[in-house]
Amino acid sequence: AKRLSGKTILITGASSGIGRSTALEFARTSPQSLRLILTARREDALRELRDQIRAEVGGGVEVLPVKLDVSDADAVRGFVGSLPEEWRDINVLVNNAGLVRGVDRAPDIKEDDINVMFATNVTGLINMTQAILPIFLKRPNGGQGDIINISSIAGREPYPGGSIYCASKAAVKSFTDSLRKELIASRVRVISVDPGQVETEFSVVRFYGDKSKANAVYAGCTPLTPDDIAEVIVFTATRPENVVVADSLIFPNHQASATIMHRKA
Ligand code: NDP
Ligand code: 8X3
Repeated sequence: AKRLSGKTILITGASSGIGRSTALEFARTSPQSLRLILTARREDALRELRDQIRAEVGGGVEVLPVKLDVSDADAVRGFVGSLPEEWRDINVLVNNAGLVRGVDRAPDIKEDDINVMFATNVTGLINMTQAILPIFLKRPNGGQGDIINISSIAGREPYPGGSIYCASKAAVKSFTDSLRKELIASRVRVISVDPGQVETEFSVVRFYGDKSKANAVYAGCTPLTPDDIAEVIVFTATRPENVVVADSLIFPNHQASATIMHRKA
């Protein structure tokens, strides 16, 4: 908690799932003094989350909900400038916003799905990083701050019916690993958190809102909860300055790869 005290944390995709849980976990970990900038397209959900955090941990955690579509390059470029002055000194960026659309295989993958996945998961994450990094680089010792990128098992192990999503997460992985090398002379920590199966709105989005198809993904399984990943994210941000959790892969107990899943009958 002491290591987070007074810090400003920016989370993308905080309206649901892992991002939402991560906001709550940061708030619970540093209830005395923290600033949380919560972003997503659904502003109502962000305001509800702000109210929930206030009710749960009190006024020591200040929350600023901001509507932001990370796939909108102009919005991302103008983002920092649009923040009230006292919110601009960001210490931790959690690049979590992301999505999967469909299970189609080539040559039937929808052009719109391809574009949305890359614009959000890849270009959006890169643009966010470039928007925030100058803030980190102004600090002493060549710069300081944490960039926590949410990739996936899908970025390590591509699977049929997921080619575009997997490619997008592999791109996140490559960008993350390059960035860590580019920033080696600074004290900026570049962190990758790669979840396996987590039950969130992820599969509902994948199946365009079809909840029964989404539920079937988790049949006979005990998926991770978004809180499980939130704990890992906050763990990485609360290590001593000299410790970088560069890479992590988190499975539920029944999962051993993107496609090897032990299901109860
Ligand atoms: P959810 O669908 O529950 O949450 C996704 C979040 O991303 C929402 O808050 C959504 O907010 C936001 N988002 C989507 N598109 C945009 C956009 N264009 N601009 C801003 N925000 C956006 O899924 P998860 O919590 O599971 O997903 C979070 C991250 O975790 C993603 O990067 C995902 O790829 C990754 N992941 C998920 C796994 C899983 O099994 N669930 C496993 C491995 C990785 P809104 O719609 O309001 O904009
Ligand atoms: C989500 C995990 O394997 O369903 O990133 O694509 S997977």
